[in-house]
Amino acid sequence: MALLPILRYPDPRLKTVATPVTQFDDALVKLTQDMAETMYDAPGVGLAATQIDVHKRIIVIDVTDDKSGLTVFINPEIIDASKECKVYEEGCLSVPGIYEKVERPGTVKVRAQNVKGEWFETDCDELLAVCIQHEIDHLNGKVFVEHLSQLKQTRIKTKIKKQEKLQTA
Ligand code: GNR
Ligand code: NI
Repeated sequence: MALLPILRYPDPRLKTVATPVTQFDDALVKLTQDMAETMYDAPGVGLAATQIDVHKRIIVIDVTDDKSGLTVFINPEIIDASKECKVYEEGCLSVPGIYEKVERPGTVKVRAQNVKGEWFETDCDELLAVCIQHEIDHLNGKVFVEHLSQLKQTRIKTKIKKQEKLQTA
């Protein structure tokens, strides 16, 4: 098992669109285990492969308090989304210290493959619905702050630059 470094916004590599997984082998199992370990260590409720500079369509999520709900989503697709939207205050391991309200469909139906390549479908609501949409955005090269106004994005970039200066001073 290994902890993997997480890319920080506005790293341009976070804009990469991930490609589908085609090989369901031991290396994939190892990668998803390392992603889960990295997510729990952070700690976070989800992690997309994009965030660890691996541009394959792989997500790990666990929204439980006791690490009992680890789910691996390979090649995930949203096949249905509610018309009703909900606002949730989101954060991101790639944008530490920033929390902003984002509006998204409140419930989504997701189709994905597991590490063995078997397809499954799951209905997501509450935090899981927020998280899976947030993670699929990462696979498409999108960070949650890109849902905000240009003014807010500029302010966030300024705040991050100030934080970085303080850390390296
Ligand atoms: O740990 C995380 N918490 C979170 C809270 C609200 C909305 C989305 C998230 S996902 C985030 C982990 C992360 O950055 N995944 O990409
Ligand atoms: Ni994120």
